[in-house]
Amino acid sequence: MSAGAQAPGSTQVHGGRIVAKRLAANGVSKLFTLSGGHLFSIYDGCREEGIDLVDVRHEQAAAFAAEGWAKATRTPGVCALTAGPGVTNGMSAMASALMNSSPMVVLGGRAPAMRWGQGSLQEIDHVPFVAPVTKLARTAGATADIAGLVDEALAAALEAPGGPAFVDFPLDQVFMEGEAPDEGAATLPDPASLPAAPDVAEAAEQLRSAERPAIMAGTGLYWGHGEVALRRLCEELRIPVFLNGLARGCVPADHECFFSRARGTALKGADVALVIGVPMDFRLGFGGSFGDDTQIVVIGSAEPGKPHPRQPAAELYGGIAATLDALREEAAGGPDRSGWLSSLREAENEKRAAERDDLADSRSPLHPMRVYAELQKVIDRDTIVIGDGGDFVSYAGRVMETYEPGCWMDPGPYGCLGSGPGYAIAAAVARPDRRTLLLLGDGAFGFSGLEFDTMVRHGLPVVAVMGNNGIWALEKHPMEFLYGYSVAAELQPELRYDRVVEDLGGHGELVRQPDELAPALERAFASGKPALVNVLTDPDVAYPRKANLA
Ligand SMILES: Cc1ncc(C[n+]2csc(CCOP(=O)(O)OP(=O)(O)O)c2C)c(N)n1
Ligand SMILES: [Mg+2]
Repeated sequence: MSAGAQAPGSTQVHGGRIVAKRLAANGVSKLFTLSGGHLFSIYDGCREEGIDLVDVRHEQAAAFAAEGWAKATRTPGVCALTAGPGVTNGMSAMASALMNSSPMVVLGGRAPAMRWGQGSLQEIDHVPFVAPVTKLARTAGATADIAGLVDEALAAALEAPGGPAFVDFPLDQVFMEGEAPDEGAATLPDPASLPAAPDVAEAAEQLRSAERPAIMAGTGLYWGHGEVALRRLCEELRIPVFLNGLARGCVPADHECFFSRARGTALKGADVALVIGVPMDFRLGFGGSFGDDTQIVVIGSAEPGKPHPRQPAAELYGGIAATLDALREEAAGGPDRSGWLSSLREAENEKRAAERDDLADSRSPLHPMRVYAELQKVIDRDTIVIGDGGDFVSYAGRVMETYEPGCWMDPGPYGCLGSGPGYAIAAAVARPDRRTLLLLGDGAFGFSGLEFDTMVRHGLPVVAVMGNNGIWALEKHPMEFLYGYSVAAELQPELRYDRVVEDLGGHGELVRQPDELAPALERAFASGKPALVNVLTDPDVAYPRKANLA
């Protein structure tokens, strides 16, 4: 459109600038990406609008960083992936974000509309294959549609339950000019202020009369900003709390109502269990983690799209914080539960005592539990701990303590190896005031290890601790158990991943003996650089795992 044809007062800007203007208007300050010509106008727009680009080495890391940003801040993370392979490389992170209800927006480049079907470079229709792993998947049909679509994608990402939203922009539409959009923020859903579920009375009555209640809360609690309400509920009604996923830290690990090792005893023995913001998936034995007679009260931000594997006694869908507040008020005045709490504390203490030998194990190469005993001594209460690996991370999940919301990130039920460095990049960008600690298996390193270069270029002092056992332990041990042998389970023993990180410009440490670990960790944190502490761990240690594939 020529300047003469403009309506009076209208300003023409290119489509990429429109994208950036709507992102900035809605509070987005970072864009995770890897370059591709289809994205240039978006980059130019971000530059003009003051949105920082964080450029990575593989699109999977950009997309996991967008999810990690959401996990660290509870605001949508945004990435831009180039047309075709850029988008396909981001698919695992989209699927992960869908399962974790992580609000994120994926902006895709796209071959030009005017040549569609003629075989432009990287031409493929993304929408049909991203649709099953996103909440919204759309193509901007014209430059004039761009602003509205960006707002819609942000809204879809935040609408409970949150998740990934995808919009792609044909090259011609996003490079052409259109009218500059409104400057104001869109009205976006706020999961923290959703009203309580209707009709809590019946569930509240069940909870009030419960003698042995228990709470199992997961990721949805965090997205619903339910930590304050949960703390008040458990304190006032005297209910033991168990946490997984992103709910970890929502009740601090040293809180009188927090338990972890006594989970089996508590969930099996509970007469009423509140299952908050977590599906009854494999992590809860598809409902079998609870006793046969346990009355289950499901609390979630929205009705799930599929049936529960076990019939709940009550289902409360609405704002999680408000629902917990309502339950607390209506369920007050129940029986004395101090006996129940103290019997669980006893079970908890007994199980913790049984771990002491492993935590103090002096072998070389190290027992993974010894690694965590040393780590727990040096980390702060608000260190953001990220796990990416097999058995090494299972041990961490068992023994690392979390004290604040947002300070534990694991891949969640999608279980994608390689998510850690992207999460860590985002956490370090989002929270420069905190330390970011990345726990890595040696196998996991291979997926996104080159992201240490990203951390170096962007000055992100992530400290990674590797449990280097030279194997894919979480696969090798189970395969040997089932078949008596294993294949495709070996990696190079004692590989110097620390040197790789050094050559990328970071700090590296090799640890063979337990007493070398604490000083190596101190040097790594003091280096102020991205660091890898490569700890040689014992490949013969197998995580005591119950089968969880099905
Ligand atoms: C992308 C992806 N590929 C494969 C797997 C299957 N898998 C789960 S854990 C694991 C082993 C991880 O090995 P490592 O990171 O060295 O940790 P370890 O179990 O040895 O402690 C594998 C291969 C997966 N979860 N995700
Ligand atoms: Mg390994």
